Amino acid sequence: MFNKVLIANRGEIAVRILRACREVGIETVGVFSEADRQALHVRYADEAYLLGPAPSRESYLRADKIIEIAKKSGADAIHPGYGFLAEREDFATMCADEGITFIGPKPSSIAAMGDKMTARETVRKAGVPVVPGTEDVGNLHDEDLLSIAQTIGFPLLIKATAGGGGKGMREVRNIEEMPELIKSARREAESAFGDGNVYLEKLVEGARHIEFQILADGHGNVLHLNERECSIQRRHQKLVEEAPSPFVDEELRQKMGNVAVKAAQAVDYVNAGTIEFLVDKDKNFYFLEMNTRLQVEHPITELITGIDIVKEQIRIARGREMTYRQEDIKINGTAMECRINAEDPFNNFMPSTGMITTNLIPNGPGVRVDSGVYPGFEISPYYDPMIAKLIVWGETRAAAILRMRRALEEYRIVGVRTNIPFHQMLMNSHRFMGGQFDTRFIEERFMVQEERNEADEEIAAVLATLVAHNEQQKASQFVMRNERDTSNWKWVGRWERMHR
Ligand code: MV4
Repeated sequence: MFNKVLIANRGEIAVRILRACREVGIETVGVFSEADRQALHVRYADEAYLLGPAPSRESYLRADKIIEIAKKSGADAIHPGYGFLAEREDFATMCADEGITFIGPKPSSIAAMGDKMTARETVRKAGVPVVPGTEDVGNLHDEDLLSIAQTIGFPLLIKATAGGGGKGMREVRNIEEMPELIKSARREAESAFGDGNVYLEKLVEGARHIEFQILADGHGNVLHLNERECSIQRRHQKLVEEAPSPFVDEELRQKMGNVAVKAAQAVDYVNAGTIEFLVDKDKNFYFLEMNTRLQVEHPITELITGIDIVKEQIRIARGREMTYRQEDIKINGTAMECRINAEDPFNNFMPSTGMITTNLIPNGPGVRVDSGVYPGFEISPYYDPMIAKLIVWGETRAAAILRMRRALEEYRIVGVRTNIPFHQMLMNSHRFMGGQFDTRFIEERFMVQEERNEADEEIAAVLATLVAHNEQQKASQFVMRNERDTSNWKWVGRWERMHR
């Protein structure tokens, strides 16, 4: 049982975790880099400590320093959030060795799911469907890959064993182009993960990305909180998530949910985690990977189930048993999340940095904003560009979309470019509204319209005319300040005497 939690993260997720700790009466310790001295998570923590310079390697990835701060401050637990140290087996082990509770799964579960080829084999043996591909683990040489490819058939995918996130992944259309693609996949995987091992899977085309939230306690209870639809993404970065998925019916939900629980059980999972699936147009589903951490998009599951996932993580890490069973988990309405990024949708989603001067946050019925910024905060180029999550709930999917449009209109961020206009266009797209999209939708079918259009130019011309007219009117009534050497008081006095 712990009473003081160190939050080894920054930004909106650090704030989210701090809030949960506050509400349950747990003391908090924050950590920050030199770029984050003024950050919200530093203000909200009971106490906060400097880690080092802005780059993550010198601050938020310094496992040794974070453990040292935990010991110095008397923190007896660490919540890693997402990213940074969240899925590092060695960090979870270091915590255990120091007698600090890691609020997350066991190191062995992190390891088993961190290696994608091992994960695939482990869950396959537990009866979880995986995409047809290479079987059993071990270093596959180029000749093995080429011969196995013939039995799998084309098109197929080369994937990095240490991978995830699409790094080191290559689409192969025929055997001729395969040797070259194996080489480049290995090269990319080696430089990204220090591990050039790859394996093969048949390519599932036009699939959706659907994931199941898992909660497991230390008493053998494993349950799922239903699915999230995550197909709206660009270059493996999710942009919009919704729960439940408009594509999943009750029958498919039950089947996938049961399989997700089996996958978690296969690695003896404890705490919150997520099972990712590919689902093809015929509703065949395949295990992709497991994320052994809290996810960015967890709030949409919170809104449809009424369960506070971060508080559950804390309860589970404290050794408590879950107070509900699978049949108690119900879905209420639809929740949707837009990731608000400091990037320019009209310039190839280029990251945008600078000081936020205005930050008008939408609120009102059914709106939640998880954010780590405020007016005066500087967006630096050191960390990921997500500055807030705009999350809405609606009784139906249509109501959620209408509410998201309203909330996006209310949102005003000045100082950096944001992807809010992208989200507004998406919320008006007929395909999105109809639920007709897969993982290729944004990159292949959805065009971000030009920012400047004729209507805008006309409006700008009318505005400029009005401003010029207004200025001229003022000029005809008053002498311009710089053309006058008398004080305003004297000048008004004279003017009034003259007009008496
Ligand atoms: C696939 C696939 C199609 N077939 N595997 C991308 C990242 C990594 N987690 C797995 N990924 C994929 N694996 C097979 N056998 C398509 C993808 C994929 C994808 C998956 C989820 C969300 C977005 C995606 C975008 C492109 C490709």
